[in-house]
Amino acid sequence: MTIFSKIIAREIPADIVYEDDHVLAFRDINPQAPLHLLIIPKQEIPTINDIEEQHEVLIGKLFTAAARIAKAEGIAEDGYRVVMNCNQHGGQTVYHVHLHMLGGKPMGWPPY
Ligand code: IU
Repeated sequence: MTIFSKIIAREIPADIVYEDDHVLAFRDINPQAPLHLLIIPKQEIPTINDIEEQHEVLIGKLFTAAARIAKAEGIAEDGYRVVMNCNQHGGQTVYHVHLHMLGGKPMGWPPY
């Protein structure tokens, strides 16, 4: 159980921007861009390494939600970045898979 499960359960507050039966999205508490959202499955999957065939539809829903949210937040046309960090070298700190959506300014590349 991570802090994200507590956000899903409404045990701790978050600025939620999107929710459906399988996906929740909320504003990152420590934004790294003018718009920084986290898009998470309600089902707890710790890392990308734990994704299996049974999760394929669910992981697809994260991206469907991303497309909807980008339009709703007004960043679809200018563009944005989605990132999923994995384990230590990826910079993962919360072990419940999540897409970072970063936008509102041009992103740099490479990301280090
Ligand atoms: P990471 O990829 O696992 O490092 O991303 C975790 C993110 O979760 C990070 O950007 C944090 O700022 C964010 N976050 C949050 O939005 N709310 C919280 O209560 C906690 C972390 I803990």
